[in-house]
Amino acid sequence: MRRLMPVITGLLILGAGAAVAEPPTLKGTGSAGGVTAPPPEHGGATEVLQVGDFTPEIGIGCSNENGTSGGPNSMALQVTATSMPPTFYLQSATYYSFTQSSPTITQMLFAIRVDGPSPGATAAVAPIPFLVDEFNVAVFEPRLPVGEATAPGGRFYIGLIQSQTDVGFRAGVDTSSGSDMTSYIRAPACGAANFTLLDTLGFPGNWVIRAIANELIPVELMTFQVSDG
Ligand SMILES: [Ca+2]
Repeated sequence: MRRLMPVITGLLILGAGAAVAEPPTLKGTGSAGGVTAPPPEHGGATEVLQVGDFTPEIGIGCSNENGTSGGPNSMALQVTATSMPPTFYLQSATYYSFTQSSPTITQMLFAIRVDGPSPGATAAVAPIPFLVDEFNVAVFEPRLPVGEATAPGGRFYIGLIQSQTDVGFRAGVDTSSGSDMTSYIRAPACGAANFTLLDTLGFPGNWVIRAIANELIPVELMTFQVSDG
C-alpha cells in the first residue's frame, strides 16, 4: 500500500480550483439550492439517505489532466435507513458530477452494495443520467429493492459505477461538513484496486450522493396469499 500511495495521489485530479459559482439546482424538482428531496412518488413513509450538507466543495475521481483517461471509477457511500422496515426500496437517487468531469461519459450506473466493513457486492444497479457539473437525478421504476443488502438496522451502501476507461470522472464531495468516514472510491487506474476511504487517500469528505428510501411494497410484487385458517 505504501508503494501505491504516490500513484493514487498523483493521479487523483481535484476540481477544487473550479468552485461552484452559483448554487446548484436539483434537476427535475423545480427547487433551488440542491438540497430539497424529490417528492414521494409512491406514498408511504420515505427517508432521505445522505451524509453531509449535500453541497459539493470539490470533485474527486481518477482522471488525467484533460479527462481522457482514468476510468473506471466506483464511488460508494455508507448510509443507514433508520425508519424503514427490514424490506424497503429506493425510489430515486441523486449525485453531483463535478466540474472537469469528461463530457463524453455515456454510461453511469447507480449501485446498491451489500453492507460490510467496506462496500460489498452489488445488490441492484440501474442507469442514472450523466450531465457535467450538474445534479443528476434518476427516478427508479420499478423501485430498487434494498432487502438483503442491509445489515441489521438498515445500513448499506449507495454509489456510482463509471465503467468507461477513456474518460475521467469526478463526483462531488462535501468537505465543509467534516468527514463521516463512510465515503469510498475504487479506481484501479489510480492504484485503488479495492474500495478505499477518501480519508485514507488524503481527501476527507462525504460523497454528494443521495437516495430516497420508501417503505411500501410495489404493487407488482404483491400476490394473493392463502391461509388454511
Ligand atoms: Ca458542503
